[in-house]
Amino acid sequence: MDLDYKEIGKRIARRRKMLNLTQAKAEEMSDIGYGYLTSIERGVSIPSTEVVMRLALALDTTPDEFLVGASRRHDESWKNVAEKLRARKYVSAYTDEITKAKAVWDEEMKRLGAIEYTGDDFDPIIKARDPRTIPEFVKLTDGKITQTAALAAIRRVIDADATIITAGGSLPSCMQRMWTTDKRGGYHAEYGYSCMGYEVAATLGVKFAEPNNEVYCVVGDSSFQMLHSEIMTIQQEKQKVNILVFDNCGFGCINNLEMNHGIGSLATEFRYTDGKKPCGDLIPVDYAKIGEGYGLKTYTCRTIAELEAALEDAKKQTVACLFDLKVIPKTMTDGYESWWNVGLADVSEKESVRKAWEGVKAGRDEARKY
Ligand SMILES: Cc1ncc(C[n+]2csc(CCOP(=O)(O)OP(=O)(O)O)c2C)c(N)n1
Ligand SMILES: [Mg+2]
Repeated sequence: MDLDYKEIGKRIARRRKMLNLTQAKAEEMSDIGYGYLTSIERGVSIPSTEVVMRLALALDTTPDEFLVGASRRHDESWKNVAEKLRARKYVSAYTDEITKAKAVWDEEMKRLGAIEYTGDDFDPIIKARDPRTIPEFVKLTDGKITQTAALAAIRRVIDADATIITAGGSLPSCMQRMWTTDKRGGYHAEYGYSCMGYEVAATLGVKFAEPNNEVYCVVGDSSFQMLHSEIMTIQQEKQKVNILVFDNCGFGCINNLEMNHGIGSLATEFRYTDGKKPCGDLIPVDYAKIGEGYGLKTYTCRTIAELEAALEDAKKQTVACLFDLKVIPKTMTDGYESWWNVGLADVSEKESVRKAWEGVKAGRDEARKY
């Protein structure tokens, strides 16, 4: 007996429509990937046994309704289906690969979440850096938070039904690697253009859509500087949102990019100029005071303990909250075989830039074409 996947898809669609469920709702109920059901129903994707079973459970039937077109509601029917599949030598392509990969990744997340500032000997994740910056930043702000530990702490403390927003700077890549959610739609990322300044406004928009849940955005200091005018609207509309400003005193990810591209640190840290170049001391900014100016409840956090306490306290507030996190530069995530495809001059006088350009070209040759 052959399984006709087009027919199976049609039966699933028929059952779903009978129950008046949208594809998205059925996906949510059966906990299968968003957008997957449409290709199953069209017979384009072949669902695994597990997916068929989950769909059957969610659509309150047994798998044979989908597989053979008749529902027999007793345990034997489940066995029959499994036996039929086994008889056809059906073997899932995956066994424990996903579980194993996930266990390795979980360990890595634990490592990232536990990275602490250790003092003068501190060795941050990002190696390409101006050696002056971290000691100067710590002295200036007394900030001892690492970005990876901050994200792990936020994840630990915020409610399971909260939504978090990210858009520009180093945070979206950290979030993509580190963030997990408890609810569908709990993670809102502007990955299309990674548009700096989207965060504060989006926090208000999401709050309008989810008035009963806490909404947070993580936003870089430069992104916050670029656009936070919707704080006025947040106040006007009396919306309680949470704005987490990651102050690392500069365009962190662009500094990494130019250092890795052989350019050196050029105008991407907030430093006073000597009249020509911004090569002086770091410029401290009090973001909590900016929030205070608008009437927000604010917190300045210099350690993970302070951040956790502030997040807990903020849950009790009815007014919007702003967290000024003093985050040590160069403590964002990096690597994992990723590569940032950004153009570079191939005729530079700098040997280091020419070398980096060779790296860009090699990366492009290796990249998969879509
Ligand atoms: C509107 C906009 N302009 C410019 C950029 C290019 N850009 C990407 S990241 C970045 C710096 C971000 O700095 P910050 O927000 O402080 O985040 P960090 O990298 O320090 O975490 C810039 C200028 C952008 N993504 N969006
Ligand atoms: Mg920054």
